[in-house]
Amino acid sequence: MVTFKSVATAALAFSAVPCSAVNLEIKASGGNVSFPAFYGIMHEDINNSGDGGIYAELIANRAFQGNYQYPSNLSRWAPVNSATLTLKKLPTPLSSALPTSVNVAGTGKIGLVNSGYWGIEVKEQNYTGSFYVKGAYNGTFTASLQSALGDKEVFGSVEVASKSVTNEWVQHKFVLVPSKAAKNTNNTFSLTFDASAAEGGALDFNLISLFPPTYNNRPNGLRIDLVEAFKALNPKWLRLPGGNMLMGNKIDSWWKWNETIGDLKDRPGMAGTWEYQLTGGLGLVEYMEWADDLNLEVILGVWSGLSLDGDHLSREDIHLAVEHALEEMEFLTGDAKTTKWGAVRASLGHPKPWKVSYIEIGNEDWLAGRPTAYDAYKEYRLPVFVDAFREKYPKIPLIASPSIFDNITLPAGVAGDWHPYLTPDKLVLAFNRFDPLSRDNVTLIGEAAATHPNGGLGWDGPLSANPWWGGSVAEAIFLIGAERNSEKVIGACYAPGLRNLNRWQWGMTLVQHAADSALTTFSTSWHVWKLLGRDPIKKTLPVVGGGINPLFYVAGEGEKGASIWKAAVYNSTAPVPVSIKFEKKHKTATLTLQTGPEDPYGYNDPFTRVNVVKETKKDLKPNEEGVFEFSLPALSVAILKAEK
Ligand SMILES: *[C@@H]1O[C@H](CO)[C@@H](O)[C@H](O)[C@H]1NC(C)=O
Ligand SMILES: *[C@@H]1O[C@H](CO)[C@@H](O)[C@H](O)[C@H]1NC(C)=O
Ligand SMILES: *[C@@H]1O[C@H](CO)[C@@H](O)[C@H](O)[C@H]1NC(C)=O
Ligand SMILES: *[C@@H]1O[C@H](CO)[C@@H](O)[C@H](O)[C@H]1NC(C)=O
Ligand SMILES: *[C@@H]1O[C@H](CO)[C@@H](O)[C@H](O)[C@H]1NC(C)=O
Ligand SMILES: *[C@@H]1O[C@H](CO)[C@@H](O)[C@H](O)[C@H]1NC(C)=O
Ligand SMILES: *[C@@H]1O[C@H](CO)[C@@H](O)[C@H](O)[C@H]1NC(C)=O
Ligand SMILES: *[C@@H]1O[C@H](CO)[C@@H](O)[C@H](O)[C@H]1NC(C)=O
Ligand SMILES: *[C@@H]1O[C@H](CO)[C@@H](O)[C@H](O)[C@H]1NC(C)=O
Ligand SMILES: CC(=O)N[C@H]1CO[C@H](CO)[C@@H](O)[C@@H]1O
Repeated sequence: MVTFKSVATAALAFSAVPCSAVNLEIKASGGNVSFPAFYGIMHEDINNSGDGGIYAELIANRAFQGNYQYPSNLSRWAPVNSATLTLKKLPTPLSSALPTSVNVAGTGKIGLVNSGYWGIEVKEQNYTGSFYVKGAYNGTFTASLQSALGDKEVFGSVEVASKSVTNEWVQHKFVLVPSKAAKNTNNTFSLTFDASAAEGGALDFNLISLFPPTYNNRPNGLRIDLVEAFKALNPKWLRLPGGNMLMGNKIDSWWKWNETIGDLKDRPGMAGTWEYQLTGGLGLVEYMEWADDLNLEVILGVWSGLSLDGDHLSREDIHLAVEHALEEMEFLTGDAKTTKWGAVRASLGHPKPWKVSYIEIGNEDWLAGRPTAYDAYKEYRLPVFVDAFREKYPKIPLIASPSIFDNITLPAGVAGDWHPYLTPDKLVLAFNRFDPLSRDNVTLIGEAAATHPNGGLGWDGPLSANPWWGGSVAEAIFLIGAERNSEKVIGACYAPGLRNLNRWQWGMTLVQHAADSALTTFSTSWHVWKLLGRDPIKKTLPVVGGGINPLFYVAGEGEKGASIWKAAVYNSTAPVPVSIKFEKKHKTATLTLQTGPEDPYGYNDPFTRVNVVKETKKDLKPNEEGVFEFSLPALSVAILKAEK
């Protein structure tokens, strides 16, 4: 079997390409107005990047949720002392959404302990907890955080007076403040009680939750370091709620937005599309609050009646999906007083309607169940949505989930979405992909990444285990090509964004994380996308002279009249000398340059924490002819910004 490394090294043994100087003149006007928000983010709960990822809940399997595919179980839970834990579907469940609870029975001090999402980070900070109990109990509960190792050192605990009674579920809340931080994340959370003071020596528990401080202090909120990892990219939009997760595995298990809102006890969760049960805790409102907190425009993906197994709604039934989506729009944007769903939103603490910038109809509808399901998309699934939204929300731009590169003629005025997951060479070859399109062919790059090595085995070959420097530079070139066409490319986004180091296979993610926030790692692609996203281009500018390849570039006007030139060098062994003259006579410019490791397959390893991306900044002065001169090394990414 060919290993990734051997394929990789062979393919990257570039022959030396001689480099002549590239002389460019950047015009002061004459370009095209760009879409206003180019770089964005998307998120879906892929292998614990939501639950166990950006969603800050620390208790795994907190409500024993399950479904046809993943039956409820006691995973992540263990008994304390003589306790016996039994899952039960009681005649009086906590709610119809959470029908399964755990019965804890025994003698003396007993309880249950949770191992979190592969551990729990314990710091000296407030942990906000809650749990539901059923059964009469005169006593106190003890909630604590302790080590799972050796002497089981307790870092903090709190006594919670019981309000528990027979035949009724009563919620208990607490704040747990550890007096000491733990050295590692091999910790557990436990909840114990005195069985001798409980009726029949047993109690029923459900929805046991514990949150560390969250971003913007939002209840049921997001993990601070991971939101900040996205914020640093200077994103302008959020595509939600993900891709495959929106579709679901089977025709009746899609991401029903209406089952992700309101009290956590009313959220059943769903069968995730990445092999585990989702809690529904990171729901529609949480996504919108995330967008609010980072000031992001929203690209709302609505379910288009297709599931990953290829099953899809018939012509007769497609209206059900359309109505679901229209109600979702009403929930997000409807008036709080005069619309049914707007009033529900207001009741959840958001009286002011949200803004939705785009509606995307489905996710990758060209893929699952093709050709039948795709034909159905072309014939009726897409048209019915387009008609319904045009009628009810005529001002909102629509995006179809396939792009014009996916063998479809899109209805006039409807944009497409292209998801290039390619080898570096193919990304570089796609530099010109948007050039021939007319302005009627508007496209979103809703997901993109260099995923496979050059010369590898194609899509079915090995994925790289991490974003690597050569792949990240190729992404930069592809993005520069897209930015040259930013009057017809809505924007671009890397996907997936997050990967939990304890549960993954798809290694190509911007940021890697674990319970231990010290393991949060920014990939080479994170650095490159951050650089490109730093200086948004409002308008492209014509560039005279100079060929493309091995130097690829785009010029544009940025904020406050700044001139911006973004560039990357790919297939070159020698540095490329560049001279740039601005028609708008700038007196000074700053060159920010990123270079990588000698081995183009170098990557940022979460376990060594070595960042292989080097970034330097230099102020340049023009020569007497007004020309800025510098050179860019092979496999580098750069931005030249001139403000004065
Ligand atoms: C932490 O919790 C205590 C109550 O236990 C509260 O007084 C304090 O304000 C909280 N601190 C923060 C930062 O929320
Ligand atoms: C602590 O947990 C990490 C993973 O979360 C694991 O790699 C490590 O071996 C654990 N340490 C001990 C001493 O068990
Ligand atoms: C709790 O205390 C009340 C009042 O003292 C008593 O009636 C009840 O039997 C006690 N219940 C249990 C489970 O001990
Ligand atoms: C419990 O269910 C999850 C799916 O949500 C599954 O991944 C896990 O293996 C199950 N654990 C046990 C112990 O059966
Ligand atoms: C959510 O919406 C779907 C489809 O519109 C519907 O089938 C389902 O019953 C709703 N869920 C709840 C809890 O109302
Ligand atoms: C393109 O789509 C049409 C139907 O819209 C289909 O007949 C044709 O086979 C497709 N071509 C390819 C290459 O998939
Ligand atoms: C880069 O150079 C290699 C080796 O000469 C060549 O095979 C490959 O096609 C080039 N890639 C691009 C995108 O030009
Ligand atoms: C998710 O994790 C499971 C278990 O580690 C693995 O089998 C699966 O392939 C992963 N999927 C992705 C998309 O990473
Ligand atoms: C602006 O758009 C026109 C027409 O699509 C194109 O010919 C021209 O090259 C574009 N200008 C720039 C600076 O990209
Ligand atoms: C490549 C491509 O699909 N181009 C299309 C752009 O949009 C016009 C209609 O406005 C189509 O005619 C083209 O085929």
